[in-house]
Amino acid sequence: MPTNREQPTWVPLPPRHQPTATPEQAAKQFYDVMRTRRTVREFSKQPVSKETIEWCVRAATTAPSGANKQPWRFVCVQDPELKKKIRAAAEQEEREFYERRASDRWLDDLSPLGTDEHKQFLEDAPWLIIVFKLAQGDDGSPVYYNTESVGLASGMLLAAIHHAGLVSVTHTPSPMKFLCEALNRPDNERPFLLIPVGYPADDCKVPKKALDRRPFEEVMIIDTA
Ligand code: IYR
Repeated sequence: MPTNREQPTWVPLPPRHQPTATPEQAAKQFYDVMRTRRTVREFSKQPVSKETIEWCVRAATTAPSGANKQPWRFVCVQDPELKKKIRAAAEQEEREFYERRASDRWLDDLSPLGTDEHKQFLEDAPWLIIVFKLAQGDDGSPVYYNTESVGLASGMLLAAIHHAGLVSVTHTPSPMKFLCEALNRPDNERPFLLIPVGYPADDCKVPKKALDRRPFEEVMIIDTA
């Protein structure tokens, strides 16, 4: 039995957000904010400050993670040259996906969303946030539940972007390995999501299909003994 394990230091629960409304009202108000979030694929070139992106990423970094290892990195790209390079590489993979790799069933499922191999948004959006998942620590140390952890942080990032009045798309060019080279990431990092962030184009449209929600009774189950 090792004797050198770090023991916890206990501190009182720090002050936390206290809604002035009742829990019911506060929960409903948050729902009313979140229900207007939409995935957007047509971006305006209107700039977004670095400070805005920083606060959004800070919000993401408050997520819980396995053994608090925080197995994530958020690479933020504003440089037009680098965005152009990422777009070219992503579109090459996407062409392969739409022309060969995707099954007929998959293309059927994507059809009402109107996606294709053209990824103009990778150049139009003022920022690209590329979320990387650590497969191990920088020193080779283990991480735990890294996929769940980075998924949680990414969800919080999307909520923060929406809360700031901005829009995003969770883009997943597959395979995403080109992002490791393009962004010079170390061997222990795996690309997880590519998230363009900005304002919607003036004439922005979204696919009607994406507004569908399953009946709530189907997804929330109150179980009893
Ligand atoms: N990665 C492709 C295809 C795609 C796949 C799924 I699953 C989507 O929900 C949307 C698109 C693309 O980005 O076009």
